[in-house]
Amino acid sequence: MSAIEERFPRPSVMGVVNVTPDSFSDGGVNFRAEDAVASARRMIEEGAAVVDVGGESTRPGSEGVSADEELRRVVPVLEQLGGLPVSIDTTKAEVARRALELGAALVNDVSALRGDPELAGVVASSGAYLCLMHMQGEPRTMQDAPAYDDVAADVASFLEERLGVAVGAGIPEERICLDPGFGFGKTVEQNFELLGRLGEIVSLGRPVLVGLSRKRSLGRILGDPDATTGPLSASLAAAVEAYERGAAIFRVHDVREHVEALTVAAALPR
Ligand code: HH2
Repeated sequence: MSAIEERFPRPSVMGVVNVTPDSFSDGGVNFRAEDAVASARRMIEEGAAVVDVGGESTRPGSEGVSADEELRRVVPVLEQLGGLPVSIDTTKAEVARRALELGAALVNDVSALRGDPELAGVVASSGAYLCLMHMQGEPRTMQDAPAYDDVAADVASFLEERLGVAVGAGIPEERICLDPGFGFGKTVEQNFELLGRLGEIVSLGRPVLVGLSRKRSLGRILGDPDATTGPLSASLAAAVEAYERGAAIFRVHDVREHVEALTVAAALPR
């Protein structure tokens, strides 16, 4: 298996396929397997390098679902996506194991191997790629009072530590990417500070994945203090700013528009 930066060269777009009734921006849209499969196929046609299939919402305030429920949601979708590049958005070893058997290439773990002690072994023995994401707290309470000494430095040192844990568990470093976890236990100000200082995460030496698409901070910076999502226009601006600071993989809901924006950003001479 090649290094993650060869398999997903910068910029690569990851399309979001939430097989959930309650995701923050597209809950219910792809809850039926047929709809999720159609969305995933369309995203690949529109230029996504991979589609990220998830059966559990991690939006602020969410409670989580059982492994059985997650499997009921994602397995029928993965079965029909055989042959297409798929990532599984899960913190659970059992779900990851089944997804990898069904051909998933990447495990996107928002808990950075803190959720399930068996997940590292599943990833190590499969040869899959892995995304380690920063989150302060847990989805149910993470937006209550997020606090950092220095958000960019704290997130960088967390990701460095989790990278060490993953490598120590036998997952080769060249298969791992890192994600600062926009919106996961961060205020609007903290999210923007982190985006501005993304270079500090990039300097850890691993490809950086960003999930800024439709995040509520983008709606709030536009003036709505109660926004729970952000618009496409703001998502594109944030993605291009992240690209400028070295981000490699972009987890997005609107694939075509992000592919176009990032193609333009990447066409500039360096
Ligand atoms: N954001 C969400 C879910 N998974 N994974 C990574 N690596 N990075 C992210 O920023 C990220 C993620 C939340 O977005 P979404 O999947 O649209 O919503 P929900 O968690 O409500 O299903």
